Formats: sequence, C-alpha cells, structure tokens
Amino acid sequence: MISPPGRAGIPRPPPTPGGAVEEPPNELDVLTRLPLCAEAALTLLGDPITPTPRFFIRNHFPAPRLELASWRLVIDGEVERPVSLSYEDLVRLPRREGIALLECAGNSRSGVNPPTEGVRWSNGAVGAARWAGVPLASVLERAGVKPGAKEVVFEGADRGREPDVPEELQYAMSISIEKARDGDTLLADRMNGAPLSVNHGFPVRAIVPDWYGMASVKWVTKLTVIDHAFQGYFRTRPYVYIHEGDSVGGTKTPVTVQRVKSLITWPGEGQPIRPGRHTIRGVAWSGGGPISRVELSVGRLDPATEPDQWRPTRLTGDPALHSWTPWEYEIELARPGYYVFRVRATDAHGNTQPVLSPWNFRGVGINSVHQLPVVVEGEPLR
Ligand SMILES: Nc1nc2c(c(=O)[nH]1)N[C@H]1C(S)=C(S)[C@@H](COP(=O)(O)O)O[C@H]1N2
Ligand SMILES: [Mo]
Repeated sequence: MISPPGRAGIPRPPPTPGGAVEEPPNELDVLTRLPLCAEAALTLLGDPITPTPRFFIRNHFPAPRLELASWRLVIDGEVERPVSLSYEDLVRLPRREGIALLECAGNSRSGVNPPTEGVRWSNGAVGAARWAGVPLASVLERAGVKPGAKEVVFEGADRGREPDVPEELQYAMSISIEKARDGDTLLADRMNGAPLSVNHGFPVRAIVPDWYGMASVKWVTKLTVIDHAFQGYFRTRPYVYIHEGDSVGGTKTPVTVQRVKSLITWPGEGQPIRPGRHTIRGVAWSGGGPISRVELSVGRLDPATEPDQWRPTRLTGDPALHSWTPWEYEIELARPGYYVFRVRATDAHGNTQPVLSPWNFRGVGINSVHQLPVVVEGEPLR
C-alpha cells in the first residue's frame, strides 16, 4: 500500500465507522489508497464535462458508507428552528441543476519548489460535472437564519486522525453566509445524471461553485450556522495561505475562490508529435468570472533569452459560468525540435495567471502558467 500523506514517520490511522474502500475507477492514477486520492491524466480532461470515472477523488479519511434510510441532515446553530431532514424530505424540495468545476486547492502542488507538505498532485485534481440537488438557500430558509449569521459549517460523516492532532477529527469546512445563500450553492445528490458514488459523497454533498474543492463537503450530515469565523482544523490548518514571514499565531487567509487557471490537454506530457500542422487544445477557468482570453506561447523558458510571444487562442463552446472553457490553437511546427508551450488565461475581471504562482507553505492555490515541453520528431505529417 502507498503510504498516506502527512508528516514523515507519523502513521495516519483511519477509522471512519463503516469506512470501506471502494475501488477507484481505473482511468485514474492513484496517489494514495487510504485515504483515497486519485487524479486523471490531462489528456482525459479536454471535454466540457468530465465523465465520472475520470473525475478526481480527494478523501481525507476512509469514505463512509451511509444508508439512505437512516441518513439525516441536521440544521442548527444561529437559526430560528433547528431542522432535521430525511433524504425523502430533502429531495422533495424544489430542485436545481447545473455544471460546476471542482479543483482541489492542492492541484499542481508537485510543481512547487521548494516542495511543501500535502498530497503531491500533478495537474489532474480538477473536473467539471453536472450536479443536481436542492439549493442550500432553501434548506436554510426552512430553518430561518438569524441576523448576525456569518458562516455555515458543513460536517461530513467521515472521521479519522491527522498526524499533528491528538483527538479524532471529523471533516468540516465553512463557507460565508453570502455564498451559502447564493442559489447556485447546492446540496447535491446527483453527479452527471446518476446518484453520487461513495467516493464522491453518497448520498448528499455540498457543491460550492467557484470555490476550491475543500468547501464542497461530501457525505454531509450537519449544517451549523455560526456568527463568527469557523476555527476548525481543516479551515485553519491545511486550507490557508501562509507566506514567508507570516507570524505563527496570526490569522491566516482562508483558501476560498478558485484562482484563474488554464491547462494544455493535448498534446499529453511526454507525447512526441510529428512535424506539421497541429491543433493544441486545453481548458481554462476562474472562480473570479468567465474566461475572456487564453493565450499560448511557444518559445524559450527563459524570457531573458527570448520574450514570450503570447498569441490568442480560440475559445470553443459557450463561456461557462461555474466551469471551464475549452480553447484551441492551430500551429504549424514544420521543423523537428524541442519546444516549450505555455498557456495563460485571463478572466472577465482582468485576473490573469502569473508565470510563477506565489509560493506558500501549504502549496495551495497554485495557478502558475502551465508549461509543457514538447518534442517534434519523426516523419512530417501530410
Ligand atoms: N466529507 C468530506 N468532504 C470533502 C473532502 C473530505 O475529505 N471529506 N475532501 C474535500 C476536498 S479537499 C476536495 S478537493 C473535494 C473533492 O471532491 P471529489 O473527491 O468528489 O473530487 O471534496 C471535498 N469534500
Ligand atoms: Mo482538495
């Protein structure tokens, strides 16, 4: 078995009650088995909707196997009337569906130097699916949110230990009350037209569009409305931006909205291409607004040798609200040789990708320009 992430030498024992290993789909590359972390190769991610077997999995603890009949969702805290809903109660509420992209905050961490703690994701911890369920807002309305509410904490049914904490932890994460009231934030029970699989949160998970994946809590069983900033382990320890020189006791900036980002999905890593005309393809997204521009550079790695020549690519498909936009670029690479492709996206609010994302201690929110070495060799295409 591959050892789970965590500080070297400290084992990370499991035990989600009833926790069971559901085999990951074999289209995914498994990084850790228990808890399961698995991602897709980029060549599998070029489509507007990611088929579920290609959708990454990020579990912090063993996945709980919940029963529909006994599942309940409790809503309490700063509410007028605490509520407890069965699955039947929940799915009878007015429904809503839409496409949303999830990206793990640690995606692309393996490219960070110096290395940080955390799962060493390549670039494939991202996917876009069609989710269906009930707006979180309607559930909150039934409970009646009190004035002064600041955040909603989602609790998952999964539990276990982290190396640096003595007691057992439950997965929990908060979002702002504004985001909770946004009609697009869902309690979802379906993914790509089917009930959620165990690894994606059966029976019900949160879907928080435009935020990094940690907020889309799986196996959700409890919502607590609070009037202060949540201080739980996952909110304050792994999912924060910590920069050099920050004080140890100080308040950390929580990881929330997805930064603008783009990836090249064709050609694949280490896949030589023949001299001739090619269509380079990829995807681009931003939690800060729709993508307005994606540019490709085929040049030298060191901008001092030869400055980047950013050339506009063609956005294909509709501009996606909470998801990615595919792009393509036709290029003539007549001569064999070694090239580096780089891609950079900009959103409607002018947010653009840095060549090198600011380094941080957790290796989160990495949105450096994607750089792909490409070898052109062999018989010319004709
Ligand atoms: N209960 C629970 N919810 C969770 C997690 C978890 O470990 N437990 N992982 C979070 C993280 S960090 C991510 S990136 C997404 C991943 O969702 P997926 O596994 O369906 O791709 O789920 C989030 N929700
Ligand atoms: Mo994540």
